Amino acid sequence: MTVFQFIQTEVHDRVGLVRLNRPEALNALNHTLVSELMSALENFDQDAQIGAMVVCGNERAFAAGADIKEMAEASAVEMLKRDNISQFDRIINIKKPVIAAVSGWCLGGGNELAMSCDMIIASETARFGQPEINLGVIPGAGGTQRLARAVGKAIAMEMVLNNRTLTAQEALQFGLVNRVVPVERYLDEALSLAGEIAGRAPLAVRLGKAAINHAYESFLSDGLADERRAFYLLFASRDQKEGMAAFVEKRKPNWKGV
Ligand code: DAK
Repeated sequence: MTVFQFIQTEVHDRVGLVRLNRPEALNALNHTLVSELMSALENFDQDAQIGAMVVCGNERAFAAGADIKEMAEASAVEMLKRDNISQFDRIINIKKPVIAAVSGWCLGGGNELAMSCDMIIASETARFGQPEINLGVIPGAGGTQRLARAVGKAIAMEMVLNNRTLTAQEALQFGLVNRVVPVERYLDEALSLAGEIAGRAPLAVRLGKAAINHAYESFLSDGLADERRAFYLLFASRDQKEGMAAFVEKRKPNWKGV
């Protein structure tokens, strides 16, 4: 088992859990933490026993942003050379579903990380924001792009230009999160949703995730063509035959991921 400095990993049945674990800094995302997180997600992605993943922080903070102390004195050239964005981008290549379980502060790079996941389960105490404007900068890891797509232009403008923070209920209303639950339940809710998805046909889950993500990368016609190819491809899988046979025979399917 790999030993990490700023995260902890656990396995719950077929779900891989990554806990951000830098509580003294509200899980501020320093370089090491982000690269450990991405390595853990990549390991789970390669593990045939795992069907979905959850990323959480603690009750007080999912993550209060990128580590301001780590970058405060950096020059533009140093920032370019560090290229921390490519660390963040590793999550894009994770093929299994990743759910963010968010309680407390979810700010700046923390919100960008949550938005890079496929779904967000929020506790009632979650607070979402992009406060970079207070530091004289703007979001640097997708916060303008993913946020505008998630909550729409009007709310994204207020958040990025004027540090508007969303309550969990507002985040639900604006479409940023999937559901809001009491703080005692947010992690169990995320694990339960991940567990349900992990029990489904793995190839269909994988291609479904890829097809939805394609919707954000392409013209509608390209996305539709990609979706159709993925749909036809699934008819080459044993699980498609099993799933449809199980329906006809009125029994539960037995998924094999092939
Ligand atoms: N970085 C470093 N330390 C942080 C931090 C952060 N983002 N947020 C909190 N901490 C530390 C505090 O400094 C404090 O440490 P000590 O003073 O005890 O040593 C400790 O966590 C507890 O914080 P507070 O004492 O401030 O706690 P409060 O409850 O009073 O306040 C707060 C909670 C969340 C309102 C406050 O901590 C706060 O405003 N934090 C900063 C939030 C923020 O501005 N976040 C955006 C950061 S900029 C990039 C990718 C992404 C980004 C940039 C580049 N690339 C890939 C290149 C993203 C940028 C950002 O996220």
